[in-house]
Amino acid sequence: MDDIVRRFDLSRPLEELHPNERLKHDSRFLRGTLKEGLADPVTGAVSDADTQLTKFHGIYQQDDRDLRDERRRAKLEPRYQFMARIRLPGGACTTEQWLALDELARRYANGTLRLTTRQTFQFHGVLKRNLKKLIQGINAVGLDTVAACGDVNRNVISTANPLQSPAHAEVCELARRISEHLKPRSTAYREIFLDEPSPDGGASDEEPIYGRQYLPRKFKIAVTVPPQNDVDVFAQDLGFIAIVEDGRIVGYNVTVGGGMGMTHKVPATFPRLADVVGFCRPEDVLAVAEHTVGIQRDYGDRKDRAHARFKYTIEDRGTDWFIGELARRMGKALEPARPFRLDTSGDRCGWLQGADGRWHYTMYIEAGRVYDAPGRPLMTGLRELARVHKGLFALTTNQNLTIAGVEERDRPAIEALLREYGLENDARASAMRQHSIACVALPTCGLAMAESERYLPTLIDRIEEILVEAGLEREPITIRMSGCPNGCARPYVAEIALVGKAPGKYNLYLGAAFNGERLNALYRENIGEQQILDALRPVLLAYAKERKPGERFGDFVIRTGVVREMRAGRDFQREQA
Ligand code: SRM
Ligand code: SF4
Repeated sequence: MDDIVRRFDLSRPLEELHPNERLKHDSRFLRGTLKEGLADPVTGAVSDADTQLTKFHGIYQQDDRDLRDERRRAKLEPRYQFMARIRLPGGACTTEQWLALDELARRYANGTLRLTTRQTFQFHGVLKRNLKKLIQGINAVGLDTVAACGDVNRNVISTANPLQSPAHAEVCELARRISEHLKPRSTAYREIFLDEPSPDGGASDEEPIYGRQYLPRKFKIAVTVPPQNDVDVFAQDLGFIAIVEDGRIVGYNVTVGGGMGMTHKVPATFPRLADVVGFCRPEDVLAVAEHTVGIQRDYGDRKDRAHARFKYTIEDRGTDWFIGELARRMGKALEPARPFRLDTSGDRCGWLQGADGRWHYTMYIEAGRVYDAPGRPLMTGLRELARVHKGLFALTTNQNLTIAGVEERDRPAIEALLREYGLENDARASAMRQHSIACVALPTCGLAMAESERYLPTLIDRIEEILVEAGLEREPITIRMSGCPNGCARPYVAEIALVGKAPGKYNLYLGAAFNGERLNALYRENIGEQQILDALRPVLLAYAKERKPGERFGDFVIRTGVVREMRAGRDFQREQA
């Protein structure tokens, strides 16, 4: 622990804080009664308190919502199951790791792999009796699930594909270093899931960065290499934008206070874009990350979890306060931010040649789900590819996958497999589809108000009819769907966004910037499929006809007054209050 006097929530009696604060404090560094709960064969669940602690170990207790009513009628407990999320900073794995995860998914989970918007894997449908075996299998290939969820620093994301250029390799390695540096030190994970003995039950554990109560809320970090903004750096609590000069990263612009989550009709909650607060040298990145986390640990709201994200600390206290506080803790100030330019928050699908001549194939993965569909055995095909590919599998923050580092001579074999399993990007798919993201939502997400992953692809089928009519099939337009306002698909930085309100009903937002530098604005509220199509059709047709050369859809709807430009998160919420 540092010597900073805690004048804020951390110094208050636990009774005055959110109940989760006591829970964390008393958990013996994230142990709770998890060991006993996992061994209890009577129920498929763990205790309520332990469901909070599993998150810090990368695990969520869920139930299959499709089966809720049926099981309630049959007087059975919900179909409890677990979701496990891997910590994979920078998003790349080896083909051996891919093969192992593929097998674990088929053996212990629901036979699918989920690629997430934070560049990692989730397993769904894991029964309690299989959970430890799954976690042990993940650890056996050098991966883990530590801190993938919970009130800690989450998976650190970076511009995808470390094999694309030396700068990409450097940011991927930096993501790994930040993740290691901020990883909880508690030995509970190894004791509970890997059966490693702990001599004193955690009594000698320490959390030098977090302390006993960890953070007030989750914390997210991204590193990006301009002109790519695939990581949506402005949606992150803390971001690093690489400044590349003569092919070398000379340092990073630092961004703070971004975040997406909000609650419908609660104006005190809002998405917020991060502010650029300065520039730091590569050797200072870890200190900036550690002290920023420390500032949030000490000043974040520990009473109201809806106001506990770092974005509210920044919004309430201002960036000047943050810059001063960071300088005080670091013993030096950030330098002035350097110029940078971001082009896109999407992925470029298809083949791309890297700086060293090797090839990379980015596959659009529909809604991020890897599974065998009739006529498109994606999971089997990727398994076969992993058996022959000599490079890496790189996950993107747009839920896509890059077969990274293919030598010129190996390309025909990879192409043959892509063809054999029907995995080539569908040439008939619109550019909009390739720029789409859908969060998981139903049936596993306990917070979903509407469908997302299972619905967006078919909605896009219908939107594509309009795109064809307008001649916009090849126009990249970002579209994202979230099953609730928490915003796991980062919808508020998409040119078109649909955010779930109720089954079959969505709020429609328009007008974010294609490169993620502007929020969108509410356009229509609580509408179903036909109304969504009716609302989008005239705007897309007008865009096709009246846009200026090179003008993006999001910029067009702002210029022509379809929606008002949102300058700050608070405007955004006021608009819908
Ligand atoms: Fe998320 C909660 C899925 C990225 C904001 N998110 C959840 C939970 C765990 C639901 C829950 O709390 O019970 C979802 C699990 C669903 C399931 O069945 O798998 C869930 N979030 C996801 C994933 C899997 C969406 C996806 O389809 O890819 C993403 C996993 C990321 C990862 O690998 O770590 C995911 N979530 C995000 C992002 C995007 C990002 O991080 O860049 C956001 C918006 C950015 C942000 O944090 O502000 C996001 N998730 C939330 C929130 C709202 C937080 C807030 O500040 O209000 C919640 C709810 C909460 O924390 O209370 C949430
Ligand atoms: Fe669940 Fe909402 Fe996140 Fe979608 S946005 S995964 S519905 S919490």
